[in-house]
Amino acid sequence: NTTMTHRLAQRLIEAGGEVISGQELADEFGISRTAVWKHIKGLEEKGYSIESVRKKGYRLVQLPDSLEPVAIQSLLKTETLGKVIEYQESCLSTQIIAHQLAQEGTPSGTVVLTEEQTAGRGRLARKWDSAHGKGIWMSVILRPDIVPHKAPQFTLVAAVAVVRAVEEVTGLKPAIKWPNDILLDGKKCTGILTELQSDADGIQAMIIGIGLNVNQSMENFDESVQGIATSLKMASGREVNRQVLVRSILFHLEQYTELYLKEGFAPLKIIWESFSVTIGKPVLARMANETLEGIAEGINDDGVLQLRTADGRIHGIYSADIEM
Ligand code: BT5
Repeated sequence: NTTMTHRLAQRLIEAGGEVISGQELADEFGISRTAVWKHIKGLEEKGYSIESVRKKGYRLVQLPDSLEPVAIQSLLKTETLGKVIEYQESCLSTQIIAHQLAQEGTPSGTVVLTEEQTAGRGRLARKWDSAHGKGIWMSVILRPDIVPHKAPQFTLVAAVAVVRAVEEVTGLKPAIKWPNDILLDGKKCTGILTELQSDADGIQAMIIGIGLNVNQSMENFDESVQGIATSLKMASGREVNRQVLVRSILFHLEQYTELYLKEGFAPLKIIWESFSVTIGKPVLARMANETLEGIAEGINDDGVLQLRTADGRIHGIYSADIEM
């Protein structure tokens, strides 16, 4: 019965706001007009706004503001990304779910989405603040045929995809701070966390976690990040449709992943550098056991940051927190 409701929702979404008659829907799905009406009521309870046009039929006015698979998949233009979506209203962390699914053999391109994370995480077991219904808390499972040490490049590939999507949907111009932050007005709107499942044969699965602040106001953020975080809404002054944004991120992520697998990191490096705020600037790189100060000269063909210290030496930085 829920699949029938889903199919009906999909049909209304694909009609693009045109009226479809109850009879047409009844014939198409092989159910009675009363049954159609019941499914329409069901959709309204889920937050769909549907207009009943007397003697004509039904028209979808507005989708619910949720990231349910049916809302994402109907207009999704990808080949593999998002063909399987695991959606949970609330969870500890989409990374945890994704790791589990990956272990169970879910296909490459599987996406995990949630409205809220109660234990969202960043690098080094830091917390990721994930308010209910306000952001995109998503993990994408990929199974690329690459050697494990190339995996960090996918953090950069994902960052480029997110920047492109945010530009396309909002007109904002975000900047990337190496390796995994996306900034607006100097504040963090996105963090990316790439994790691996690998064995002696290589990468079994790569899990790319994307946390994107969309419709938060300042008070929706945890006090601990209020000074450093921003959302698309705070930067643009407008609510942003999360469904459109998810589709756009998945589309660009698929395109850039294909480009990467065909031509390697070189073309992505050029795009990445054009969005970067780190390159050419004096920075402080905090690593596990040392801190280096210097000029961020660029990234090399593996995505490794090249830091030139005062003595003229170039250091390859694989992972660090950067202060500018
Ligand atoms: C990151 O770590 O930036 C990676 C964040 C990845 C989150 C996604 S959400 C979907 C998936 N499921 C998960 O559980 N995680 C992924 P890092 O560079 O370590 O930055 C973490 C730091 O960012 C924290 O210590 C805070 O200072 C700050 N922070 C936490 N929540 C934030 C938020 N919502 N917006 C901006 N900054 C935040």
